[in-house]
Amino acid sequence: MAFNKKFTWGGATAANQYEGGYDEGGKGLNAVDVLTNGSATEPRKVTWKKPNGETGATPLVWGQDFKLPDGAVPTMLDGYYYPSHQGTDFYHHYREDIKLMAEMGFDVFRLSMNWSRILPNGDDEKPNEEGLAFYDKVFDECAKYGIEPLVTLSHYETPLSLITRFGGWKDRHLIDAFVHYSDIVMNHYKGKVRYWLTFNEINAMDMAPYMGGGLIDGSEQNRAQGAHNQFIASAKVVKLAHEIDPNNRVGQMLAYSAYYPYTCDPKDQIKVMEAKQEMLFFSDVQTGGRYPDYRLKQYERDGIKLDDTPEDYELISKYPADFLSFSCYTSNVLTTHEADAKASGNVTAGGVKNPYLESNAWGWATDPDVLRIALNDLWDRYHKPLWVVENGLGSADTLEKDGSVHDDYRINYLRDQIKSMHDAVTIDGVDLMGYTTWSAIDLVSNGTGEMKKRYGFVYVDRDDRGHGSLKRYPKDSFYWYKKVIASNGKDL
Ligand code: BGP
Repeated sequence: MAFNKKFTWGGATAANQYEGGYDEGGKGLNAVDVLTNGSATEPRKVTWKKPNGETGATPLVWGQDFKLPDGAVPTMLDGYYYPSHQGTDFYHHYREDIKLMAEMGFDVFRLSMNWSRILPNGDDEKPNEEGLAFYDKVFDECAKYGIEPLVTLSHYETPLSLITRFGGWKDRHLIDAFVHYSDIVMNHYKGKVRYWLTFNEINAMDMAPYMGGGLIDGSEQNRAQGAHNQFIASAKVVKLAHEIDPNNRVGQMLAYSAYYPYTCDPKDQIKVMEAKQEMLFFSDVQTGGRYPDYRLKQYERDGIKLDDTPEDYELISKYPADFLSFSCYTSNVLTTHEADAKASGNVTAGGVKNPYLESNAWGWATDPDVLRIALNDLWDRYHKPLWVVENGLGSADTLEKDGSVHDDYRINYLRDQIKSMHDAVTIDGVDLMGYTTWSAIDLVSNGTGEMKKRYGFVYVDRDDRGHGSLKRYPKDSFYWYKKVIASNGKDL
């Protein structure tokens, strides 16, 4: 078994979890810079201040409602720890890290650009030259090793100033700001970058509206408007990218989870269907080019009114994403028979457990077939090239005294995932551009803000409170992935 010659291998990261240097080089604050650390049991919190001086911190839990108190704006406060400020310090380690990626044989390095490093307030007229210079150095370093950057324009990094002044993506002003920012970077990095993703996991707008859209009031109305505004921004950026350089390709980025019914009761299948509609609404619009009827009906029922224009829908249909990329880590089980599932011991705090699969310490099922299922689902629906840009195993790795890390569990997980992708390509004929695992190097967990939930091929010496030398240690999976890439997926 091996992939075709055009298939690309690599790893992924995000500025808010990896870059650090949060107040260096003229960078402004972003949404995650005011998000505290959490843990498996304690949620991360957005810290805020009201005009009357009152302060507080509101928990942010994926899949739950989110709203700051009236009048509160997100602010950094003393006495809290903010893990994004340091990340794992790519800002000062980029040379060393890119060299390590080159040693593994990466074709592609997925990273995000910190919007507020380029435009500190998100919509400044002129860019911050020091910010532009930083990514120039990064891309030049990549070019040295023949590594192609895949750049996410916004990976939850909405500039804080756009949140405090406009309430985040619910305001159409953010469309213009994002297009202006994209225009600057696409012109500046012309010839250095040709693969772009607009919004990381655009469906985060529904699951975690503060992350996805910088929404401080995540009401259904605001989420609907926020998603609409990001669709318009995305279409405008696709148009712009093609005008700036015909070699540019702009992808959508979707958080994908497979859903399985717990029983063969059709009611369970309906639950699965509805969960998929919620997720695929975002790709139906951004990649498929039209609003699906099930969503329009939902808006009608719920009294949601979009601030839109006829031109919006023209843009959506004329400039869909060039390809569809997605994250996929796990599958979920849904049922209307919770009592039965509970009686069989298949219900945990995280929901219904799949009795056929093992889970990691954070309750995420490790599913060896999930990528074949995801790839077929998306290929059949859109017939657009696909790219798996996030997939990996979070684990509390142990650094041995001799500097080694024995992460055979990660190797086993990734081996199954690669086989699953290979099946989708060779058995089912899916058009798959490549694979960037999460993550290239250890970084801060998005969901918990912890450091101990590690995903990388390279261990970084840093703990949950930012203590540690930041020294890099290749794990066993580093040497394994190097072999996989060298054999184009044959030697697993
Ligand atoms: C995705 C995000 C990433 C990443 C990953 C793993 O949702 O795009 O930023 O962090 O999930 O999640 P976590 O870090 O919570 O384990």
